[in-house]
Amino acid sequence: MRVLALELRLVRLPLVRPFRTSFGEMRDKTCVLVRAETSAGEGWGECVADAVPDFSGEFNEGAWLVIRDVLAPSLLAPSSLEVEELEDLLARVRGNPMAKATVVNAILDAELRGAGRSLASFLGAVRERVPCGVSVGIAPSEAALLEEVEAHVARGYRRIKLKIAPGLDVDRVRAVRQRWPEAPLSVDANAAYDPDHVDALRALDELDLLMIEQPLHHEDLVRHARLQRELRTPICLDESIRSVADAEAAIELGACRIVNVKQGRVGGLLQARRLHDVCRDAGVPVWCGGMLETGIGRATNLAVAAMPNATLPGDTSPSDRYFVEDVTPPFAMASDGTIAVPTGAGIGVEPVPERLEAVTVRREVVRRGTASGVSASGMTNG
Ligand code: OSB
Ligand code: MG
Repeated sequence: MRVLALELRLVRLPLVRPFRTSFGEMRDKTCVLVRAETSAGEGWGECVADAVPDFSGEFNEGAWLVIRDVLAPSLLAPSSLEVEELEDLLARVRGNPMAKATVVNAILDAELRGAGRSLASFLGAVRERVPCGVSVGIAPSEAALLEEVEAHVARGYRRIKLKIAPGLDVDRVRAVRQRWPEAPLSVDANAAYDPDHVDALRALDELDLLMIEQPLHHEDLVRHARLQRELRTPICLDESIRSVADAEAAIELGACRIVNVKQGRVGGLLQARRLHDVCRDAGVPVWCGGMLETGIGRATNLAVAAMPNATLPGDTSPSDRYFVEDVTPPFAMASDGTIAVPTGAGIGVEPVPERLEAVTVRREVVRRGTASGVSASGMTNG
């Protein structure tokens, strides 16, 4: 195929309720969407970066520049390009997996739509519906937390994940555990703990959790490995896994027993498929994480959640958990806590044009022949 143009949009959607993690509070979802115009048709990608570099080093304005000035020129230059060549082409750009994922996914979506093939089929999906978990932000009080969890349990979610931070952890998680002794429950620290907090982590270890997600600093695989040896609860790594190589290192060190696959965090769907396979071959189960995505990223994640080794419920909640109105038609969860995996070509959904316009903050198109910017070799072109 040939890439003809990449259209970038910065979109902003208010969240139905603020989402608080150990690193901050989000009141809206602001992200970059890319529409790839190719000789095979068009495709969509959503960048999972936040407004500020809190979850990872990437952030919206940086990702915008990397996509526009570095990735787009490399993708628009070749007279023909195969999806299989994308990883090699982009490997020359260091880091920036979230920016890369946006364009890789958009081009892959275009290719699959052109071929009439679903993303789920491309990824070797084995489920038509996927069980959904819910990620519960840090609540204003223990009472508010119990009330919120009650509503999620009633709704049928198949796993409840509680966000924790030092001091907002053991008592609250214990209260939830006591009220719902059998509930599949996990916690996510978003890297807020250090080895001094070992007492809290040991106390959490007694609460029959499915996993403790990303307790320590994202760059600290060695201390995660030490901690995992001390705990019977599996550690799941999220922020620490930015590439397939990170996962190989984490598994070899024993730094985790479960991996959160966020395709956008590891450079897109092609890398996510490799990550899935590496974990499968090592006997490490995975699940599909989420970043409060719009319907574009959500459709993408649902296909990932349907892969064979994604054996734990993912953070793939229905659209109304996040937005009053999404950019795509909404995804609904059935009372058994499952969502249907899209079956249409590519990711299977498209933005509703009026909705897309309504949430767009900024738009820019980079066209073949007019792309100027910094190529991967660092030389200015155009
Ligand atoms: O750590 O999994 C995380 C949201 C934003 C940033 C990081 C995380 C999350 C979530 C939300 O947990 C999961 C979802 O999309 O529902
Ligand atoms: Mg996480």
